[in-house]
Amino acid sequence: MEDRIEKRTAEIAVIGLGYIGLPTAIMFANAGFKVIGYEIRKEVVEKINSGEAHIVEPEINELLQRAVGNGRLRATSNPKEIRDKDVYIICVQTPLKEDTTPNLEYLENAVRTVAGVMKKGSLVIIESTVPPLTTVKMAKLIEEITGFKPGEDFYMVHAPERVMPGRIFKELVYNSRIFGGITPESAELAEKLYRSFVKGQTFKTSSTVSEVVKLMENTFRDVNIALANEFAYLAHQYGIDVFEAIELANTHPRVRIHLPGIGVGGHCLPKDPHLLVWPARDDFGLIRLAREINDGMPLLAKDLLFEALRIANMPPQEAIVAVLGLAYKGDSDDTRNSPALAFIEEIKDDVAEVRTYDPFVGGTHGSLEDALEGADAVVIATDHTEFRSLDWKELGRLMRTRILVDGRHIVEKPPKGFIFKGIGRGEY
Ligand code: SAJ
Repeated sequence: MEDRIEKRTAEIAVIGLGYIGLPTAIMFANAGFKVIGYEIRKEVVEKINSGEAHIVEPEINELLQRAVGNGRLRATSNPKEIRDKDVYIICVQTPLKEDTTPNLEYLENAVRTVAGVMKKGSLVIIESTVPPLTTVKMAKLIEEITGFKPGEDFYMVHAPERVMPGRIFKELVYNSRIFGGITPESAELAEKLYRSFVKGQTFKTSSTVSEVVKLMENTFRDVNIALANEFAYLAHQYGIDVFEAIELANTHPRVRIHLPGIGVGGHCLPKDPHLLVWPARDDFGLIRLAREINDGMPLLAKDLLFEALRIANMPPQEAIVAVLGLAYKGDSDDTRNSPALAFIEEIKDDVAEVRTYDPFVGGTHGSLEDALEGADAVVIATDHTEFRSLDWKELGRLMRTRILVDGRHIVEKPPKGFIFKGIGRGEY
């Protein structure tokens, strides 16, 4: 296998062609390997084979066309076509169930598919974010199905990704990567394989350490955002601007406080902390409490809005509220677990009308001006760059009542003539 990796003659199957699987398949194909992508969604298979990506990402179409054009990348939904490959890379989603426990059925189905077609000596890599101890469990599942001995008759690795949508191809090359093997040889092989395009540092460890590392990265971020949100809540009560305080605290050489906001969205931070604690017998509660704090931020934004309506003597049930931004983060069209949607859920039954405008996602109104025409309040729920340079004087003229609630620290200076409220900004 090592030789075939060196010579790039090893054949690779990527299972799941989503926003991680497809870029990964493209990188290996353009690094010289023959790659077949296995995807159950037939419409996705057709699009990819015609050289058209089904996900929005800079550079993806020309990179995909190069890979498909030179015959190194093909997609299929027929498992027979991924039989006897040298390498299987599993990039399927691992969402949470309603009760915040993990739904590993997509992963198990993918592992069963691989077990049904792999050969002795295959290298199986899980890139999906999984609870600790999952990779070794999946190795046992493969042994049950194939009779192959883990680490002897096949290699198995957890190799998490760290890419940020919008910069995926750069980060796939330059970010450092960790390869967690069920055996050292497994990690060794995976590192050799990925060094065909990875220029960042690479590290080898066990599969369980690798699983925990990935989850710690996002849990660290989620807990630190919760701490920033707690600071914002205190700042309201002390009548200070928390962002001024954070900026000054961050002048300390070893302090890096995150940014408070209307909440934490995406498909990683709301999920990964739950995956990290789920298999444990017990925990101290800090990680779960941080999740509750972050999930509660849309409610704080609602309190600020209703406080502003009270000051304006505007009964909430008569108020027209325009929400700017639906995506979970700035300059993205992704609305998964978006705090903006949670905020809308919190207010929609208590106000007369909720209008939405998002330049990346769309909304009830196609333009900002239309959304604000006759509105009583505008709530900024996503940090899209476009919202940083708005002419509030002009926009204020369109509104019936001028209330501005800033959920993402977009407005540096409260505009004249507005009743202004911001997360972490002064009196509450
Ligand atoms: N957010 C805050 N305050 C902050 C930073 C973020 O409220 O200081 C909010 C954002 O508005 C957003 C959410 O948190 O709603 C998540 O933001 P994010 O920047 O963490 O974006 P993700 O979830 O797309 O990316 C994270 C990244 N992980 C880390 O930075 C440790 C990315 O590198 C991972 O690859 C990705 O999760 C993942 O796939 O795990």
